Amino acid sequence: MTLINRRVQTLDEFTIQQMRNFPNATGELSGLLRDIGLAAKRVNVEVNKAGLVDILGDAGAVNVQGEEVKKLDVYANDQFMGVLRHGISCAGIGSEELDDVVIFDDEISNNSKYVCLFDPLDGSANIDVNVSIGTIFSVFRRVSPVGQPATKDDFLQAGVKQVAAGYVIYGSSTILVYATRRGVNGFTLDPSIGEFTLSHPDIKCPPAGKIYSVNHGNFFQYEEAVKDYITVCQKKDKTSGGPYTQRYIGSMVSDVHRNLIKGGIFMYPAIKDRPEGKLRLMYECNPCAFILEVAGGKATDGEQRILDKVPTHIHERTPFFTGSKLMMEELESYLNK
Ligand code: P6P
Repeated sequence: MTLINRRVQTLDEFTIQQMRNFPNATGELSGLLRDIGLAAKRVNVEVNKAGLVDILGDAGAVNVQGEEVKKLDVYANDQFMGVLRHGISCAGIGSEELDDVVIFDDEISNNSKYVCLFDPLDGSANIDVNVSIGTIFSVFRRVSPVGQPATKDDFLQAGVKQVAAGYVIYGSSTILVYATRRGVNGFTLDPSIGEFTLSHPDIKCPPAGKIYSVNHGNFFQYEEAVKDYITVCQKKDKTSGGPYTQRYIGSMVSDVHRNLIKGGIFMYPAIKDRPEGKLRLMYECNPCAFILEVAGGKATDGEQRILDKVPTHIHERTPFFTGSKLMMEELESYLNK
């Protein structure tokens, strides 16, 4: 008799089980996360063969960020927008690849409780050189009346209002990590069954670590306090909780994920050419900040908690520091001097 391995829990089974903990849950959030998992599987197929087909290279278009859009960015954006538009759980989306939010405005979507923001393929400059890339997503409950089309205000909420957030990393394996207020869980794609399966239950960020992630090429453009902290990281030894190692992939999801699991700190500070920073608040920093805080870490813009920032437009940038609680507190002791 074949024993069914019930230890392996798929993303779908997990989200349904989570629903059981909320008797009055409608299942919409579970449905939304399943839709995101489906789109991620489709993107994963294309990312995995990107080197083989003419899906590499620039699509010729330039996105709202002024960056050349690679075909895989466009494909990923279309996949996530497509599953959510045709699902029953999302009233509209914002995306790094779209100039403005897209309100789905059909009867079913207008009756959905949530809106989503995406970076469909973060780190896309790494596509052509086989470095891991990822999708980042953020989920808000609408503030506009359900039954009517979503509005811009549904998207421009402080990160503390997120009901869920997560990322997918298309790397040595494909992992989907998402957080709700109840915890952070990671699901690794099992190609043999084509399902995301629970591989990292209840992720907690170690309170301290020995990894610092920053682009040293910008060192002399950072403010003095940041330079002082980086220098302290370089001088750590066994007597001061080190030695530290510097790890920087240039794909935020991968750097943040490694530091979430192993402990560490990721920094993308403001620089003279970019006083507002490079990373996007709504669909890069807010989701990662939500995940890190639920897992016991911290995330700031150098002055305030990321999740407290009230956005003014969906593509706004912010300086970003996130990671292990004790490392963040040491950084803040320099920033607050
Ligand atoms: P830099 C990728 O383009 C990205 O948006 C993040 O994923 C990454 O952390 C950052 O930019 C890298 O930027 O300026 O260090 O190359």
